[in-house]
Amino acid sequence: MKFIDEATIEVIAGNGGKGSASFRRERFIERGGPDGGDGGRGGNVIIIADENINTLIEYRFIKKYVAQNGGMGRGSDCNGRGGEDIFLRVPVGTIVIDVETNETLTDLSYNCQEVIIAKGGKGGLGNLHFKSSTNRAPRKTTPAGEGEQKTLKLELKVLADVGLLGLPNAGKSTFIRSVSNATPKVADYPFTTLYPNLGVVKVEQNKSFVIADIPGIIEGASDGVGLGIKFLKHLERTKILLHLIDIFPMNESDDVVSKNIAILEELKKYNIELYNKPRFLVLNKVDIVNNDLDNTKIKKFIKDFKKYKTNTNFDKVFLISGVTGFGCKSVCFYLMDFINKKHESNL
Ligand SMILES: Nc1nc2c(ncn2[C@@H]2O[C@H](COP(=O)(O)OP(=O)(O)OP(=O)(O)O)[C@@H](O)[C@H]2O)c(=O)[nH]1
Ligand SMILES: [Mg+2]
Repeated sequence: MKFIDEATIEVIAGNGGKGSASFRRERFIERGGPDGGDGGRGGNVIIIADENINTLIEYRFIKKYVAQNGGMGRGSDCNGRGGEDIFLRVPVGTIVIDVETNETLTDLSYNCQEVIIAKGGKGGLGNLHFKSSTNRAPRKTTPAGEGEQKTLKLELKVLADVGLLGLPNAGKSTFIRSVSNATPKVADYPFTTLYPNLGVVKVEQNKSFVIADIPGIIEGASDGVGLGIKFLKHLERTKILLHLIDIFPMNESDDVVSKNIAILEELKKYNIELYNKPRFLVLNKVDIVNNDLDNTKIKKFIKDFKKYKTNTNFDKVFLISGVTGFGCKSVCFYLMDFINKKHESNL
């Protein structure tokens, strides 16, 4: 599933500095002549593609980017300093659209690609430039140029990095609501989610990933039971799967282990590559735990689950509550780390 991540920002390049209209004034030198330097150029706003950035989420927080103005020219033939450029780092694949004209300004397709997106104004010329045989004392300077100002829409087609797999009511939508900007419907009946939802998870500055919530899968899904398995295709391009499990189902007689083993069988039937992706267990609803018996239940669940060959990665089994947020952050940190490591090992 493609999902458009987007942000609208304002960029303002620096104005050029004014040129100076100055005359040399020194003792013993009469009519010293013009010596006004040029103004410096204004700073540019430059956009640069960075393969370490996954989403545009930073640009939803800070919306205005202003480059420095150029310095003014001064006497004694001193030119003003140039304004500093600013660099906006965006993911590879970002498209930049000028909101006013609806024109696509650039499409950043490779790492480190740089484009000046708003040009700084030229510095004005100082009067030194206008000295001639007929005018030895020009007061003329040229005006400084203004920096360009634009409202830009940044757009990125993203694929989910992490996919959520689970039975109906496991709490997938609750989890994605708790950790990302997505707001899928949550309810206490099965098959609440009818379409996939994607959300951006911001872990820290410049570290974010995309997570996909899909409808619940049940035994027989490959034969069309429930909503079927067609939604599994949305997980095909992900790097990791989280298998979310309601560890304390409302119906206590539910056999949580075998129901969840069954959906892994469905996954395997659907696509062996998807089944072979790194997959972790996330045991949800631990806020319900209120005695040692419950804790023993969790341990027993893990022990029983491990008896089956399911290709689950047991390096880490997460205990969370999507409702209270307990444990959710550490899942996200772990996922971010995992995605980055995977990215490095692919380089
Ligand atoms: N106590 C408790 N209840 C939870 C937790 N997470 C989800 N629930 C409840 O479980 C029910 C199902 O949650 P959803 O997030 O809709 O589950 P889902 O996996 O998206 O379900 P489908 O979309 O139907 O597949 C809701 O009533 C939630 O309030 C949790 O951490 N603790
Ligand atoms: Mg749901």
